[in-house]
Amino acid sequence: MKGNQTDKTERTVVLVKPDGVVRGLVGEIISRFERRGLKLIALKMVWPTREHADKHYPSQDEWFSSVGSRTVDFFKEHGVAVKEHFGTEDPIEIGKQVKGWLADYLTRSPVVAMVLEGFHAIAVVRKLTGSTYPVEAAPGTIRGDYSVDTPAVANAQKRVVKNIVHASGNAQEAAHEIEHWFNPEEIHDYKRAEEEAMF
Ligand code: IDP
Ligand code: MG
Repeated sequence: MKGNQTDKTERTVVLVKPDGVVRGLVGEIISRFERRGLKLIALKMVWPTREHADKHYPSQDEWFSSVGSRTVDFFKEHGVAVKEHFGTEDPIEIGKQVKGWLADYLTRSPVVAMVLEGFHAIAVVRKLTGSTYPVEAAPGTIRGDYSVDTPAVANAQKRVVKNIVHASGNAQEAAHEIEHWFNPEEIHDYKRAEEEAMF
């Protein structure tokens, strides 16, 4: 019994990060995706090695810069001197520091990795996940319902913003992350009972 795939069907990766796992939010998070109609097609718990955690995120300047620029903008908006926290105002250098913290963080406890499939799944999952900084995330999103963490505190403590879940940011990240976390035989194709009723 195989699923009903179209050219709008996408696959995307979600990780329940260490804070989500140790807070007992795994079931709650999966159920939010399931009830929206996204199909869980792969699932496992992994305690990542440092190398595995490091290779999850891109190493291109473009990614460092997008992470660092958001941080700089947030600090400017809140009137905090970014240089005091990072020793630099260069978004790429800031992005690199954050990436180092991410590798520390993702190796601290197990994470739960999953692949979700559905129409426009990458964007839909990002919406359910919410903005990167929980303090700015809309109520009703995972990050907006379960946290108020903020870079203003995280950066002073030289740690990541704890935002409960990771979700692939675009098709390129999704393709890399699916391959990074799962072997092909760990990804399953089946039909959900309500597919005919919903679509
Ligand atoms: P995303 O998780 O919403 O896609 P990215 O820009 O890909 O956000 O950043 C990856 C992760 O890096 C975030 O989820 C967050 O945990 C962490 N992070 C981003 N910016 C900062 C920061 O300024 N300080 C600390 N951690 C940060
Ligand atoms: Mg991202």
